[in-house]
Amino acid sequence: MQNSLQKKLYEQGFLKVKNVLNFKRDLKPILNDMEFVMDCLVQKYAKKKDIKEVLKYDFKKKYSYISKLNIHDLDQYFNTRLPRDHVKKESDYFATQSLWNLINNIKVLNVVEKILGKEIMSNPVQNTRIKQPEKKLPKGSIHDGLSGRTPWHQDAAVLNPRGQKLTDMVTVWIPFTKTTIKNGCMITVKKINKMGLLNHVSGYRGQVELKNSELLDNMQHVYLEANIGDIILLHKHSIHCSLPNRSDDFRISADLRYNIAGQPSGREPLPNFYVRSKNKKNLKIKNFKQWLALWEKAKEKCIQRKYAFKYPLPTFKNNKKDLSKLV
Ligand SMILES: O=C(O)CCC(=O)C(=O)O
Repeated sequence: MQNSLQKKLYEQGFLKVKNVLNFKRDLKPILNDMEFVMDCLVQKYAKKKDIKEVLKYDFKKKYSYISKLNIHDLDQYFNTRLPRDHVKKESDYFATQSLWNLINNIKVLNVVEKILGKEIMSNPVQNTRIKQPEKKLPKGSIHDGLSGRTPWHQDAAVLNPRGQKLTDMVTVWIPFTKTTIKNGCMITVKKINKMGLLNHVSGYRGQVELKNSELLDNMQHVYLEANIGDIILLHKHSIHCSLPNRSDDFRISADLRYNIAGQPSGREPLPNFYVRSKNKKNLKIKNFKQWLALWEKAKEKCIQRKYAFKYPLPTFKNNKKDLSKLV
């Protein structure tokens, strides 16, 4: 039987649940860890004479400073997953104790349980994004979803074909900064998830993008603004994108995902493990170090192939799942 939260999510494709998380307890530790990563990058890449001074900068000034150092794939140091392609032994990613705590946060899982039921796995489609004001971004980053605007897409489309077909996945989007139209909140169209999985194309830098997405620009949008502590849930077929950050401030978020246990993750061999189950024996990954070990094991496998994850895009025959044929 559907509960009201599940019904609402399936009905409209998105849902905001207010006041779930506590900034100091649940979110600030992640910002602290990001700052620690920045300090490491400063020590490694800044000019020797600048290091002492730069280490005293606050979060935003420090990030602005390192973003000008031309560090290769900077976003990856702050993103909680392996790079999409060309994974190397030394590839870095942001898997910290604080993030492990967030993935397993009881208050988040209590909400997810209302959507997916009692047998839940953490799904490795997950990101942490630091978005500077767009005017400060290098041109090449403006349309990169990690640091700039995210293109229109459905989350099911970033899974492999088995996942696209079989996986019930929910997105939990978590703001670390109040998120508004001005600083680049996500937008969506009510009930558009009802169309099911649609055809996608390879967009800017190979990002997964909805085919004919320009048709969405003229539809009525829902602005997914959120306060710190709120979480936003997205149905796997919700079509959404994010606006440019036109503010003078940072916009920071995490997007975590969960799937019903027993279904494919859609991103094998990345970590996919139980976070909640009636049978305690299923809860095999019990701490941060075990989780990190899963990522390192996945890394070994991904080194041997060109892509850690990049799959055939949903392309249904006869264009019948083109947005242009459906609106
Ligand atoms: O945070 C963003 O800008 C986009 C997030 C998103 O598209 C997602 O979580 O699927």
